[in-house]
Amino acid sequence: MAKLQAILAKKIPVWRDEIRAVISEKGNKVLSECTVAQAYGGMRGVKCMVCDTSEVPPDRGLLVRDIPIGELTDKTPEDIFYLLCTGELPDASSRRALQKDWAARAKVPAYVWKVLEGMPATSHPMCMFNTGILVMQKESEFVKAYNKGMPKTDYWKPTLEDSLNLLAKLPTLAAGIYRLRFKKGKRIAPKPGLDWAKNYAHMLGIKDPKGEFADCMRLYLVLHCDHEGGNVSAHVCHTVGSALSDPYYAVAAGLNGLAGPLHGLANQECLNWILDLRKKFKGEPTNEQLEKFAWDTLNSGKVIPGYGHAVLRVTDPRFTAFRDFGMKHFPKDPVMKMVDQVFTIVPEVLKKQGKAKNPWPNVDAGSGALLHHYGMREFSYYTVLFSISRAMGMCSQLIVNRAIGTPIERPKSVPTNWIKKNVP
Ligand code: AMX
Repeated sequence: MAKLQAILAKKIPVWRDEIRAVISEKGNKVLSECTVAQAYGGMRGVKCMVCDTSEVPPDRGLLVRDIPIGELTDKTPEDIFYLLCTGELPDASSRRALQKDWAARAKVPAYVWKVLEGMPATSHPMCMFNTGILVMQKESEFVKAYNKGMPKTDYWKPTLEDSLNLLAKLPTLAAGIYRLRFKKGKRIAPKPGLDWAKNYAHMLGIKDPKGEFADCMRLYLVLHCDHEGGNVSAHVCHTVGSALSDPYYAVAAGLNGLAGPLHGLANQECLNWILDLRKKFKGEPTNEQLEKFAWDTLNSGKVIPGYGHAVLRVTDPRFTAFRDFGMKHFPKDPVMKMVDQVFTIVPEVLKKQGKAKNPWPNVDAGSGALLHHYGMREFSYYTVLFSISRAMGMCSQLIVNRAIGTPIERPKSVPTNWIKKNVP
């Protein structure tokens, strides 16, 4: 990908110098402390890693390379990947070049389909998606170059090449899995000339006479792109990549984490929760009924999916962007209306309960309603959509980390006895 490679080749030496200077000036300063409670508590709030592609200030939500995600809602995924990697939005010709490049690499090898077709018919779509990625590992350019003895300073180049190959294929892979797993008929081939998001919508085969579903996919793929470095999938991908495992291994590992119900799987759970609510009250519940339903969920020891966040302390701007899209295109849709009603009740319930540090909706609270509206009702597939987008963040983080020479990740663990003996 000549243009992206060229701009990275210019920027990487500058980043390296900048980081060298930061380490030489501040290397011995303390960034964060870690209490015993934090060590047992998922390291929440411990600042001990660096991620330059994006940041999540708790009171603002996602900034992609310093740009609030709310200002990027009209962009394409190509724009976003370019921005994540380089720190700049592409001009029209760079965007077109990336679009063409991805289109040229979009074909998924035939052996992948054979493996997927051999999987049990009840396999979870995330398991199929991650298996598809892992099976393609043999294509890795990083492995070939590493085995030839490439210098460390070049690691980022085949990492970029693998990332472009992998990302280009993800919509084809994901759409093929949708059609295979849910018996939608034959796979639909990518259409030349369409961009990444439009091609994905096309290959899914969902009826889209006004192009609205394709626009929804564009927005979906933009909004889920990255969420700094410490979330489960990004952190796992980074750790695995730091062992110089190639992007196929590292991204598949990260996505296995995204498949957990406290992380990316929450979006399948959210819509289920809303539909259960509608089923129980045979349509739209009253606010009192909704409140009781929320308390029943909490009292049964479950979480309310789509609410709360490990870092955010405000309504997720990505939730707002999805809600705005739904309200613009189908304000009368009953499920969309319920997303709104839940938004007025659940934060108050969570505040009253007093456990969740953030009672506000996260990205997953509204996205399912959009997919449901356009007829994509196979909830177990929703995390695959999230994954295609999040792979852009993971790949860009891998490229940057290979460029700046991040070493193998190896924090120190201590046993409980050590804490008892050594912490006063
Ligand atoms: N419903 C009920 N209880 C909640 C809650 C929710 N939505 N969010 C947090 N809590 C509870 C926690 O389970 C925890 O209870 P405990 O003390 O009994 O263990 C307590 O509140 C404190 O948790 P926290 O510090 O506020 O959150 P956290 O950083 O430990 O966890 C998250 C964050 C997202 C896992 C949690 O808010 C949650 O489970 N939310 C529901 C699932 C969800 O929407 N996940 C998607 C997150 C976004 C994403 O990755 N896609």
